[in-house]
Amino acid sequence: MITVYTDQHKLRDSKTELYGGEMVPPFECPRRAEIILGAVKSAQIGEIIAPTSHGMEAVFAVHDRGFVEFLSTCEAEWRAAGFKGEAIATCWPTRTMTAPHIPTHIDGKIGYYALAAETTISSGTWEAVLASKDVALTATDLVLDGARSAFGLCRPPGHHAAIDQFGGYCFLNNAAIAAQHARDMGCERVAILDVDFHHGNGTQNIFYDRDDVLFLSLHGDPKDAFPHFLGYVEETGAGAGEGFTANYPMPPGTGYAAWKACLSDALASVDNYKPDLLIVSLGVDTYENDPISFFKLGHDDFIDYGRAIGALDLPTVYMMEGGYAVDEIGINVTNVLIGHSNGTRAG
Ligand code: OKP
Ligand code: ZN
Repeated sequence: MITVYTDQHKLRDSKTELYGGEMVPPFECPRRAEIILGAVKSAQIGEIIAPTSHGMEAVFAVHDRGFVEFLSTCEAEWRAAGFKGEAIATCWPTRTMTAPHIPTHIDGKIGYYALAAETTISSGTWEAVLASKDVALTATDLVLDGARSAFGLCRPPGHHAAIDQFGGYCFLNNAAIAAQHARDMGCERVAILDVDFHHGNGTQNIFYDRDDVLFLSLHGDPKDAFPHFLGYVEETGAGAGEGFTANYPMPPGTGYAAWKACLSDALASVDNYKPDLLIVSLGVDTYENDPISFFKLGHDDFIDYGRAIGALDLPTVYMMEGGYAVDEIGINVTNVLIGHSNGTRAG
């Protein structure tokens, strides 16, 4: 399996994350991608190639223009306002404040476009975000051009990024942009399977009313886990998209047997949908020692579920999302990719 990777991810190197009332070094850090790259090399997963520069067409097809413009100028506007730290939202259009105006001042504008406060916008973030979506699009092109599978080593991740909101370490939604690109390139149906520990609220938001992209997410119950306000079982799509979103929230302490039962159900839906392309939002924060999550998957479980996904024998692109047990993120990711190849008929 070919991996798409670029050093450009290092430009996303924020110094602060708001966590438990403290400013801490971000869980989502450059070393994550470095460890994964090292593991891909030592496990000999396959060739590693650089992304090619794609345009903004697929980005504008899934994200709001004002939002994209905001992401590209936020850091400069923050600095111009005289603020000394990294750009962070502290004020939102919450349930009792819904005036239909986008503020002019960056302090208000960032609140309008943020869905959470943990994620700051630092210098270099936008450049890394653009490179990350190019990684996703290049990996997708490999499969559209005939490869059976590919791995987009995206960083920063994307699945929390909604039509016009960033947060949860995500800015542009790599998986959604890739799915839209595949549709534009002639795929009739695309399935997105999100196995990250957290609900893929952004991807769900983007495709909620569409039947041409099936979205399934396995995650920590939002009653107990970020993003808290989406990802419940009754969310099944709207309008033409009714029945094309499926959520599998699971409680604290969930182990592999229960998780795999949900995966099997989701895989049956993917199989039944007969997609031209499967995109896997691959987060390995389901790992038992992940510092911010509560599932109990072990190293070997990643091989097992990779095999189950591979056994669908669909053209498949893996997009890197979360995973914060940094020393062990590499083995968990390569285990999924190895399992996938073992599961396919070609091997
Ligand atoms: C991004 B991805 C935990 C707070 C969680 C944000 C988590 C973002 C996860 N107490 N903060 O889905 O891995
Ligand atoms: Zn996650």
